[in-house]
Amino acid sequence: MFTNKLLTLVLVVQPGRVLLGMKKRGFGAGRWNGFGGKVQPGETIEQAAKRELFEESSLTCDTLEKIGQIKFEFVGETEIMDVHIFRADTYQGEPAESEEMKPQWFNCDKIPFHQMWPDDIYWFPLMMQKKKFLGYFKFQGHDIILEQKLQEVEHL
Ligand code: 6U4
Repeated sequence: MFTNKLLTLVLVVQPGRVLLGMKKRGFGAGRWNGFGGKVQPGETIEQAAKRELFEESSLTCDTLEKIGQIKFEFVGETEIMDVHIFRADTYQGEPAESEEMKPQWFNCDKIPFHQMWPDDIYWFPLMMQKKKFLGYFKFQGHDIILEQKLQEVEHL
């Protein structure tokens, strides 16, 4: 039946702006995205989130706040993407382009939702307000959402 694939996603937030990366290759290429990727054997989800953030943006951070978890199903695929979403309000270093991502700051009122995953417009407002959430999105291809659930929760 269905298998679960653990992934991370980190949003770096500063007052009035958020850092996104243009994905240059792989899953979600051509879209502005948070930083993240697959959890490797032997690491915790939070360790994976910090490693991917560093690999893709050159930033390090001591504290990540777990802010959401979304499961993505793609019609015709048996693997569910189980994405653990974190918010970083402090970081060290300067964002730098990597092989995978080109980072850029966006004002909170100019988030490029039309060039992002179509689910982001639903949960970004919660993330920006530091509200925690659980979600499920069923996609047809990479552009069409067939089903969705999103709920705010007290704890994750
Ligand atoms: P590698 O191994 O790096 O080549 P790649 O195919 O590039 O793998 P990866 O590991 O970067 O994929 O992981 C995909 C990233 O995209 C994760 O951070 C999770 C994120 N992601 C996947 N579906 C998403 C969606 N619908 N909305 C969103 N982020 C999503 O905002």
